[in-house]
Amino acid sequence: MNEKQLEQTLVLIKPDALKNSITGFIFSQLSEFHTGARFAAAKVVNVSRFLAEEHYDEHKGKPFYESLLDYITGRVHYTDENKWKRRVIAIVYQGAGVLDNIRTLAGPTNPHKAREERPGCIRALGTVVPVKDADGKVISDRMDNLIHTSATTEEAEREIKLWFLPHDIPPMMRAYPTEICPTHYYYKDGQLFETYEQGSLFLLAPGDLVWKTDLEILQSYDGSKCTKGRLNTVAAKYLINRAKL
Ligand code: FUP
Repeated sequence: MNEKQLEQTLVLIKPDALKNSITGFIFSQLSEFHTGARFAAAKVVNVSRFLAEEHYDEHKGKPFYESLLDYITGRVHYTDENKWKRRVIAIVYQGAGVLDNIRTLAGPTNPHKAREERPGCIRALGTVVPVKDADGKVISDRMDNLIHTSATTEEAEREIKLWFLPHDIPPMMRAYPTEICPTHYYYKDGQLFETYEQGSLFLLAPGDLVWKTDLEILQSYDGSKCTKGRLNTVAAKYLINRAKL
């Protein structure tokens, strides 16, 4: 398979799309017939705040950030009684041109703009919700735009590695280098251990397949603030669907 055919993108079908039952429409729009995109991986995810923070790291500190986390974790669309419905469908699509093709079908980030500029695109079915401060003053907008799709090859690589383990993807569809893990790794409260600690969560065992860049992060962990931040980008994936949120 050549490099172009191995082009991949991460698509997230967000909680508003699930709640409004437009998943079928989205899958149909993104089908191989329309986009040349093939499924490389898919999973249903109860998005934790931890994973959401990693996914939207670049927006940390912006006025809509907290509201965006509530949206992607499903808290906006499902009450506490229905928290089991708080899900996202994460998909890796693969094929020549998938990044651009799927972004074009998704349309502009802002659903109002999407309706004006590209009626018929997926995000034209979304909505924009004002974000208010504690005094009720509107400080920003949250864009409930139904799907996420990676913007660049670099973003796709970061995001695919954040949401998927190598073995979630069939061997011949893996686009990024992997390694065999040489040791045990456990995670607890932002710290990494090579032996089991009371209450820690198992991440990897010797012989497990791991993204090469993830292993580099784990092996360079020294407990400092910087390596802890990087550790979270690896740990978030291993904690997907591990505990009730
Ligand atoms: P996109 O690549 O189109 O998903 O857009 P961005 O990376 O700029 O934004 C990521 C998410 O942040 C979007 F899905 C919508 C959300 N967002 C807001 O809610 N409000 C804003 O003012 C900007 C972005």
